[in-house]
Amino acid sequence: MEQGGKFLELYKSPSIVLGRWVLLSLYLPWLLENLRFQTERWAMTQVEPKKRVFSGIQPTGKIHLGNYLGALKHWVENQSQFDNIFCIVDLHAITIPETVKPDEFKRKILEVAALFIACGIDSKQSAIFTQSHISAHAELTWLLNCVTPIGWIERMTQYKSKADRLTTVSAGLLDYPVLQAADILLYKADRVPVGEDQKQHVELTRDIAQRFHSLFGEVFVIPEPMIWSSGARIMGLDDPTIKMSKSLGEQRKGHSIGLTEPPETIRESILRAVTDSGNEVRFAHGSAGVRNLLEIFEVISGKTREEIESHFHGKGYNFLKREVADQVIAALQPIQDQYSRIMADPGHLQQILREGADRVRPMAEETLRRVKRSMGLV
Ligand code: AQP
Repeated sequence: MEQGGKFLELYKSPSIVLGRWVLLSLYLPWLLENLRFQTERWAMTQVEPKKRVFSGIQPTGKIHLGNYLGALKHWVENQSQFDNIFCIVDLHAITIPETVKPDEFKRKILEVAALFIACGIDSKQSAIFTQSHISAHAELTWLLNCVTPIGWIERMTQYKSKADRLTTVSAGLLDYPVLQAADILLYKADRVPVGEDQKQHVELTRDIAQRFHSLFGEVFVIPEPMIWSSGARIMGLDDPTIKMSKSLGEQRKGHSIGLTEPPETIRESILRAVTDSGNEVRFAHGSAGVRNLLEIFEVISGKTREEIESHFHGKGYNFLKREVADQVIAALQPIQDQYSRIMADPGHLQQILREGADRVRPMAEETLRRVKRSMGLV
């Protein structure tokens, strides 16, 4: 007790108080500097997560130049910026059952996977998988069907134009955009890189998610379409008033350019492309067919519109077609070489698809659980 009192007295003595202040004033700047350093280091580890991208291609027909310039090429170029999920949407490919060839399906899926990789998708960086390997896609579709007013899907232009061409229209064809909404929403994708033709479907996805939120509470990320200014709508070579499409490519020679087509047929289709009887090789004033060829040239060459117009000035359509053919053939050559190499090992491709599905399945199942919980389906 007595010793404690003495210690307190010493502690409060003026020289000790002064000494404490001196020590503190020396130590404080070091302490603050150290604190700032630690805070900065912590902040550096808190890097904002990459935005997630989801997109898909149907394993129908031959993958064409429109699919490449409007979608695949951009997926590849922007791959490192995003957390990517790329899907082979086989459930979408059966909505016109008369065109389904069960014996060919498996090979078609592998062909699309091989093309993804041949075009430059890195399966280590981006998940590649087959839609039907994750049952949550079909299950979420049903739940979203129940919150989607039928008028919304009846208005879709792709549905209307496809239905017009068919004698029997399946319920699946009408429901196609709801399945697409499920694909995107399952993975909480922020961005959906697509061609112009899919913009309406991504907008519908946003509407469905918002309606779900207003009825049952927030679960989804509201996605945004990513559409590039060039190449977003490559038109048919035989008819530049309609978009280049896989289904028409199957039916009409010279409509599309398949990514794996030999150089001779590519050249032939481009030389036969519909233009007009004039000689106006300009973006703003050319006919639809000429603009389409110019746009193909623009996206592949990476040149500006001014450079392209001055390159083609006064040279006529035959020169334009020959140049476009050369560009397309040269751009597809390395893709075709890679494709042949990749297709030679189907076992490896199947493994990539299995690993891709295993990687993304937990995300899909987690979203589905949350959706069911919100709806009271426990
Ligand atoms: N012509 C195009 N120009 C630019 N982008 C396009 N895409 C499709 N066509 C063009 C984009 O490619 C991605 C995959 O789309 P898909 O699998 O639906 O291909 P598709 O050619 O539209 O297939 P189908 O089965 O033949 O359908 P229809 O008969 O409707 O054309 C998407 O990002 C798409 O935007």
